[in-house]
Amino acid sequence: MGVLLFSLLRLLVLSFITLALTPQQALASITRHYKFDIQLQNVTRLCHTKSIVTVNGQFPGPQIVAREGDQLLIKVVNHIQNNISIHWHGIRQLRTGWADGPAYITQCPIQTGNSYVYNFTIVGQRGTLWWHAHISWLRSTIYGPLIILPKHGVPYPFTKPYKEVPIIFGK
Ligand SMILES: [Cu+2]
Repeated sequence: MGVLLFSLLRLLVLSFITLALTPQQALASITRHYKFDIQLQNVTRLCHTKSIVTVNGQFPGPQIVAREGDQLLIKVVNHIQNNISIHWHGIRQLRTGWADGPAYITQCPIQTGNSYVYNFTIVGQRGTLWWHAHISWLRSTIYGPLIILPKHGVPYPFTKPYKEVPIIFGK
């Protein structure tokens, strides 16, 4: 009886120590919120100004940063005259196919004056991907980086780089 009690007590103490020492950040996944306002914007490149379709007036579009295991809630609001949808290129949509983005395939496009919240969780993926419009030629100006960091305390499977800079090719 005494031995059993001692074992139980030891287990309890060890569990407590383990829990107390485990950084909570390493376990925690969070929900990250983004808002994409699809809007026209005058953009100047090489001394030439054009009105183009953008996300939040930015070209290229805003950078999304998340950690593996995080849930992303991205509200897309359509302020332009065209229908729109956004595809999260390379994201495995596990049981969230309706968040994948191809218009007329996995969703109806977001119509003028309407919005849609893309809701998905990043599972088993890390690295830099990208997002882009997935309807007609709006993809030519609607795109940006999607950066997935490993969970806190988990390294990349290579030496930590001195510096990281996202590079986006477009035309
Ligand atoms: Cu794509």
